[in-house]
Amino acid sequence: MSASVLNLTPVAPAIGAVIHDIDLNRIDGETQAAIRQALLDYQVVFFRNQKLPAHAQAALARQFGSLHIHPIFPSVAGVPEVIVLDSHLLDLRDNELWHTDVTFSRTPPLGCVLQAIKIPPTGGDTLWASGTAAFKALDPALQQKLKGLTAQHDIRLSFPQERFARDEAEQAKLDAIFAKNPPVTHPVVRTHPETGEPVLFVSEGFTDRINELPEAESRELLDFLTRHAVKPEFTLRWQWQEGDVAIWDNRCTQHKALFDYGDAHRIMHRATINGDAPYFRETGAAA
Ligand SMILES: O=C(O)CCC(=O)C(=O)O
Ligand SMILES: [Fe+2]
Repeated sequence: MSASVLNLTPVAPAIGAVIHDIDLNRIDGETQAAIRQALLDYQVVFFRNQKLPAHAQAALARQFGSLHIHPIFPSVAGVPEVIVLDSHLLDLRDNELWHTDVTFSRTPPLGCVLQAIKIPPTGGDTLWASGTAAFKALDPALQQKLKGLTAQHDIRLSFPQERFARDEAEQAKLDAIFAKNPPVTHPVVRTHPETGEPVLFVSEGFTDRINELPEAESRELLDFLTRHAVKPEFTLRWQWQEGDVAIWDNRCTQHKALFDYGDAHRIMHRATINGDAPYFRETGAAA
């Protein structure tokens, strides 16, 4: 089913659409297929006025694949697949780094379903950037060079011990998590497994170094690429209302949650859909 049957409004030229007139508590197979197509077309889709109980949010996410349990973030009681990002309970500053979720894993998530539970009176917007738009805009010679490169992604970059280990017990827990999640290698350009499109797949949040280059050159290229990837023309900025749900394709996007609301209270619930190991294939043919 094509996404055109949905009542949908694009958010920004490169990325994002709002899908209207849908109650995510009850969607049939046809609507689900249309949402899936919209996700491929727009990379992030938004739904207003939802208010999904945690088990319903998990059930919705499960329609896209099996669900991921996060090694660090806490979850809703009885629903381990739905993590709780509560500004009064967690130090959320690191979500301000532009990142693609969980790329410290060999098989980073396919996507996520994020719901706004409590939103500050002002601030707390989230930005998304399109990795396909960013790749397309690069100089062809650089595109070619990047296709041969791989990069290391490291959990430590976004979960620094000064914020996630405040005492010895937390430190021991964090050390065990780090030991279980050593740095992994991903292609710098990945082929989207469904669209076949090349995606720039590095982010400030988790990408540590480019394996094939000397340290200084790696740093310079990564700094350039992570800045390029989030130029305003590849991004959108979403101003949340409580009950909003966002679903994003985590294979071709990165995002950043602004932490500009001081002590105000902001709570988000996220269900994370398991994905596959990224790869690059020159033909761009879907797997
Ligand atoms: O709080 C947000 O808006 C997004 C946080 C984040 O990075 C995520 O849920 O993956
Ligand atoms: Fe995230």
